[in-house]
Amino acid sequence: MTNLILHHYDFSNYSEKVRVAMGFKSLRWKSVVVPPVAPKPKLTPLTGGYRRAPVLQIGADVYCDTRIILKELERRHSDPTLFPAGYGGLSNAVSAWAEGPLFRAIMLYAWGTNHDLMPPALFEDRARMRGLPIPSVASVERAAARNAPLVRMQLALVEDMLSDGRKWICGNQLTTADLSVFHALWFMTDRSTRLAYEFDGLPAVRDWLARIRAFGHGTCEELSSDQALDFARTSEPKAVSRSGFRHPEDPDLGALVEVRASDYAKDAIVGRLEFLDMDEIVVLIRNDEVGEIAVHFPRIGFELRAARN
Ligand SMILES: N[C@@H](CCC(=O)N[C@@H](CS)C(=O)NCC(=O)O)C(=O)O
Repeated sequence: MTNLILHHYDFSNYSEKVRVAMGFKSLRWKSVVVPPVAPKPKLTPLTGGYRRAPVLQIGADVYCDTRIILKELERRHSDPTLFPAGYGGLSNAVSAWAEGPLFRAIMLYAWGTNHDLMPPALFEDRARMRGLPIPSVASVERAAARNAPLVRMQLALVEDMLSDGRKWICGNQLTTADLSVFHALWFMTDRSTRLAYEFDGLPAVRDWLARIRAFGHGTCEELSSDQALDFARTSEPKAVSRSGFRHPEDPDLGALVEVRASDYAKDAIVGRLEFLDMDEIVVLIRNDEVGEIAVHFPRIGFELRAARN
């Protein structure tokens, strides 16, 4: 029986990144569908308030953000690898571009093109999340028009990366960069085929997309959010068995800390600092719904500080 529980929803592109990783590694997993907008009362007790998708749960250990989710999947199921030796620097740099300027342009273009197909509460929810006014339909459409050229010139860069006949973005081996570029491009046509024509004239990109789609999503079975909470309640967090690493500037282990995403989602997760190394932050949280949970975050993309009194 699998102990991997993925909290996700269908049109979440970051969830798609992990679903494809499950397919690449031929994994079995349990699927808990979470709402695409806040509140998420069956998710946030597990995360200490982190509301984004996806989240990976393994008993009373909860992994927030795809960067740490992929690392944990790799630790448990290393073959085939998502992290081939010698590709770390390049794949991280490509992922930062793909999940930054590339995805931002695609998101604004695809949402503006498909706004009539999105859940009505979505635009209001995301504006509230960013502390911005709710956009009008006209402004969403204007953002799409402004971003169309940015999408086209960046899709041409992906075609260029693959134009020497290589199979994968960084060379002969698949890396997390392939998944990062893939989920951004997947968002273009996930809701509708209205933007499919943007891939005309990009034969290397189309072949590469087909290679990644062929991985599938692994084998998944449905689980209710209440069952997932039960798993957490009846499990204990596992002690991290690797040796830790603390920078001199980091808070002490055991201290009450705040962890927050370094981008626009600023809600802090507050807990006791349990473990740190070069890549990972683990905080312990506790509440009546699930007892004690170890919440894992990647270092990259999150800020860690002693909690303010
Ligand atoms: N850096 C995060 C980004 C996750 C993210 O932004 N997910 C989107 C959905 S694709 C989200 O959670 N949006 C707000 C929400 O669903 O509540 C990761 O890699 O997991």
